[in-house]
Amino acid sequence: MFTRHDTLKPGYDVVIIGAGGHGLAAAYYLARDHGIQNVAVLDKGYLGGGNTGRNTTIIRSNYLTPEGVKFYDESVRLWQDLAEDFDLNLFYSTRGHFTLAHTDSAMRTMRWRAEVNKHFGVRSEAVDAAFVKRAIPSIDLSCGGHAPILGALFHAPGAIARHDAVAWGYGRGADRRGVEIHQQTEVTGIRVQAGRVAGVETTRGFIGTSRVLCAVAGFTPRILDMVGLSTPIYVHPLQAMVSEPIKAWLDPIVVSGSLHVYVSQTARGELVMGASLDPYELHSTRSTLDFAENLSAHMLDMFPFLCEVKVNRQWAGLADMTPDFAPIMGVTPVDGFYIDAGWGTWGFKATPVCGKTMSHTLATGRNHELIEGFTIDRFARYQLTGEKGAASVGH
Ligand code: PYC
Repeated sequence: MFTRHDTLKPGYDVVIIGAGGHGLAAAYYLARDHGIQNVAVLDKGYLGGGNTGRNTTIIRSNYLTPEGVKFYDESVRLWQDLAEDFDLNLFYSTRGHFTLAHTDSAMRTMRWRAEVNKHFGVRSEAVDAAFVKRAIPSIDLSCGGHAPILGALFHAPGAIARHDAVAWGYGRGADRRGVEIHQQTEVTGIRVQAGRVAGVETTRGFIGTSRVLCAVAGFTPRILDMVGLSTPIYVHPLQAMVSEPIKAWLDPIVVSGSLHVYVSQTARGELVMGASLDPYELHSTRSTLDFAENLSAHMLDMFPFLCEVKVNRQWAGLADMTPDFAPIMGVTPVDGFYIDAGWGTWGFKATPVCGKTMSHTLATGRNHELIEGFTIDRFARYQLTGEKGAASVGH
């Protein structure tokens, strides 16, 4: 699907570090919307091999802060046209998304989110347990008797998509417009002269450039070290697993913050399941039995009839967490160095809007208005964008 380039050019207008969804989307919109085609996307591994290919593909805009709701709502809008833009089936499937509430305080947060969402035109409703049962007849509302479901936040636009295809679509679209994608090309240093980016050192030689975008998820702290920037990002593994394919029975996406579960069923019938972060900082993508056991137990609290279903695969990604659970995006104190990071456990759904807003920011040198709540300087100003209440599960 992509041109293979055996050599790197001596220079590019923009170098993007990270050939995941976000980096490729930025390249795609730079070329398509801003006429900037002399762009190299570098990856030390392979295209879409990081968190883009490791997430559980949930798309939603039912956030808590006005900044979050507007940003993700724009992303959901962009998702609608993507398959046609790419001429590629992304298996985008609108399912509806339930965030279950098992306590009065969780129910209060669901009402709060529903009100903020509706204020910005996003379709979310606080619903009662009977509504949940009608939509998901096989759910045990008592959850084994120890975490009864009181209600939920129901978000009709909630969707899933085929994650690999998103990376391929953006990659192919960027490639066709002249962007060069260089896999197995690791950035080993970034040259900064008089406070300005001058180029990047790679395992295949030096590349001159005045604009670098860092879009590397869990590897962000290592790249930031190269330009002397620090952020409060901390990195935890986030694991997930998938079952054998079974007959279609689950249409909506179901999330339980108290049981630490999110689950959806793919078009192939597999259950794609995830939980919270591993509870320690670690730069590793290994899988653990502990995770599979705990997640299975919580799945069975809700859906006891699945007890004979087998888990087929398990994997992990690296989540770059921020203290306020909002991303870090935009210009930085280093001239020409741009950041798209802090995506923690919520980055896949933002892929299109990140591409749109970061390409605008790179092309103009000014932060796009939709990312003003996510700038790197908010931590120094103590002006956080508190999204923890909208995280899928507790961390
Ligand atoms: O934020 O929707 C989300 C999410 C799903 C899985 C992990 N986070």
